[in-house]
Amino acid sequence: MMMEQRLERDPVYDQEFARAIQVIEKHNDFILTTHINPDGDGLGCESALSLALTGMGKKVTVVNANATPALYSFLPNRDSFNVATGYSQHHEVAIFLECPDEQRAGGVIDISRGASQVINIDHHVFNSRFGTVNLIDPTAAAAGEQVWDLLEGLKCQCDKLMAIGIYTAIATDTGHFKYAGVTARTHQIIAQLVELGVRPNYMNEQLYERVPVEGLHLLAMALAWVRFNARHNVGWFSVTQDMLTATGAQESNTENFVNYVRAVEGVEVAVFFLETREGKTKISFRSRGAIDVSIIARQLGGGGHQRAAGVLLSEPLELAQARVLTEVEKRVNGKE
Ligand SMILES: [Mn+2]
Repeated sequence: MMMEQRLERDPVYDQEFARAIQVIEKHNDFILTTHINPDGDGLGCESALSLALTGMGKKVTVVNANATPALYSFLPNRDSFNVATGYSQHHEVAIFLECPDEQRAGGVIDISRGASQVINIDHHVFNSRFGTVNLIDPTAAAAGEQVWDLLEGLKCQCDKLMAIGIYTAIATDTGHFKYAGVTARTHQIIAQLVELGVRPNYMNEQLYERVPVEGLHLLAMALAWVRFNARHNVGWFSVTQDMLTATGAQESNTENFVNYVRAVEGVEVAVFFLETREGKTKISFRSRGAIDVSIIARQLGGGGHQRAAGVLLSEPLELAQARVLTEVEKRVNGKE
């Protein structure tokens, strides 16, 4: 069993933060991007930051490798988010949100040519520091906390629309303020967002109470096949393309499925397998805390946090399942 990871901010964080403010203040033309299959943290940050920069009179373009999932359709300015890879236009400043390396953005920007300055904002432990400015803070529960600090540093007049983005970022990355990364600081920021007019019940409804009925049927079908190892401390289940077809649900409806299995008493690690349209396998890991699933994910070529990690494997579901479960078993119970 692993010790709880001790997380620290980069020792140079404060200097880097001051440089980020200077770079943003000095330039006028920005491109924002986040990782492939964007999540609430990346998208919420893009929403808030692009509104803030636009409000400061700057030109902002948001480009992601994948479309915004329907779940985030309530984000105020999400219609302005572009989807492209191999985007070739040059911008003065590129801001990467939550990308451990530039490749994780899915080829949206070639940083050697696409921008003069690159601000790299991330709260994951492993980050290649590919930016010209690197804001790496694993003590932040979400990149949304870092972006909030930036808005304050920029003396931005924050409004309710920007607050919705930051709230989305923090709420989704913390399992709605439940996970280990949550601090007093998290709640202090949320308090300020509520003061700006964000209603927590509205946010909860948007994020968790708009499940399409197809998604519910898919969950029921998938949970019927949940399996546990002999010690009952590893649980897993899958969604196949056939299940998606049978229920009419979307791949994005599976986003929180893995948490149902982590919630089972005695389960240390939950694993969810999604067969993608291309015949690959997308894997999500969740840990109760004693096991660092980011180590397993990284061994397989993915990444993440101690309690939430993932990887996309090119092999089909059954092969991926066998390989992944062997690795998990080794890590959890120390045997082949
Ligand atoms: Mn995040």
